[in-house]
Amino acid sequence: TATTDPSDLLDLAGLLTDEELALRDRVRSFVDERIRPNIAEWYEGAIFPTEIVREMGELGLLGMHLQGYGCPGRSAVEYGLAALELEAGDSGLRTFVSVQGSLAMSAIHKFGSEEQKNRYLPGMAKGEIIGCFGLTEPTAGSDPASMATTATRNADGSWTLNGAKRWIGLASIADIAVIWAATDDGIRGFLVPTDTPGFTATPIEQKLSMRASIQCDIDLENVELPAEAVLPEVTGLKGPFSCLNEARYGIMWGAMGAARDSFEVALDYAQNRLQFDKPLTAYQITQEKLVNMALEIQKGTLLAIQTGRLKDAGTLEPVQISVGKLNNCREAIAICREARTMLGGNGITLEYSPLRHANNLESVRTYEGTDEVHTLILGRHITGEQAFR
Ligand code: TGC
Repeated sequence: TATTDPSDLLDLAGLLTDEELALRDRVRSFVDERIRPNIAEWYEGAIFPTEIVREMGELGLLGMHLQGYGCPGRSAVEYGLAALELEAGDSGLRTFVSVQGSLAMSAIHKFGSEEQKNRYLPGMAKGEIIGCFGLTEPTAGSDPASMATTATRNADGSWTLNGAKRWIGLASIADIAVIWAATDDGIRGFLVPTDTPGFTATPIEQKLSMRASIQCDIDLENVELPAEAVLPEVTGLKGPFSCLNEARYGIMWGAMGAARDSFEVALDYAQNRLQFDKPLTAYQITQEKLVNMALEIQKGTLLAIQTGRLKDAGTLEPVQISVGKLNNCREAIAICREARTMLGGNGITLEYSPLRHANNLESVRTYEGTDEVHTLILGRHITGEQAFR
């Protein structure tokens, strides 16, 4: 029963519908079968398993909360539950789903023409077309308004893009890139087939985090695009920021998955590890660690469910997403690190997940708005004072 589940002390599962629970269980089984047995090898070898992309499409995980155009059309809560279960496997695999669905597909879904939506979204939902989302630049991370990439409109209506992007998930395996660039009218989004001359994506190597995932540098050198490559329905930073809202929302759920997995691994280990003739769980310090973890997992999951209900009701404000993104990343990384302490020296190997999760969460707390950016977004909301500029 729920009261005997240490990962769900308050029976938060009782807040979910049967349909939501069924979806959660399907994704959990997929993670158990396809991710858990392989993740240590993928992580150590810095391998993103491309064969899993179509499997995720078949499971309805790509663009899963988007309606129409061959997308699964699931609720925000279901999308969140899927993110949580995937990230219990590995943040890198959840990131793939976020980049494909929340960023690339959602940019096309929100701001594309009918022709663009029909051309790309059905194939992206199936995992036949991979997308990426280029906003961040080598010198523009937290402050995308300062981007240096430009799109110049030519006399015949075509566009020429020049510039560079950095930390772009999946770019080297993507078929289509959503590139945000400064134009004379403001920031616009462009759909760039990655085989366009002048487009180069190079994976960033020697990462200590997100090793089962790909992040790239992109170079754009006189990339020529037809007039219809622009996303017609938005001008200005609210375009990419609206997509970031979707990804940040998924992250708040996902982070709790990494935390839950670390908690469960640490609990199991501590129950079975005898020192001084008794299990680690018989020590008060171990119990305090486990209790603190369990409380934060409960709070963070409750926060995610409430945020999801607001999103499904259509009333969610971006500032409310910052609450969950900031809190849940911050608490999750603390939980994973604490879990590692309970594993002793064994915790520094890939045999156990907590340090892998903690390393991944270094990226998760940094991308889609750092802890500092979300603190300042909330600080502005609470005080009315803008502290960015
Ligand atoms: P600000 O003046 O506040 O806003 C500019 C315009 O944007 C609108 N806006 C939003 N719209 C929708 N949702 C939001 N969350 C929005 N936030 C702002 C705003 O209303 C305004 O619209 P308009 O019509 O008046 O022009 O802009 P600012 O430059 O002062 O913003 C400050 C700040 C710090 C909040 C913002 O720059 C920010 O959020 N920075 C963090 C950037 C970030 O999260 N970057 C991550 C990029 S992710 C990526 O590139 C790929 S990572 C995944 C991967 O590929 O693996």
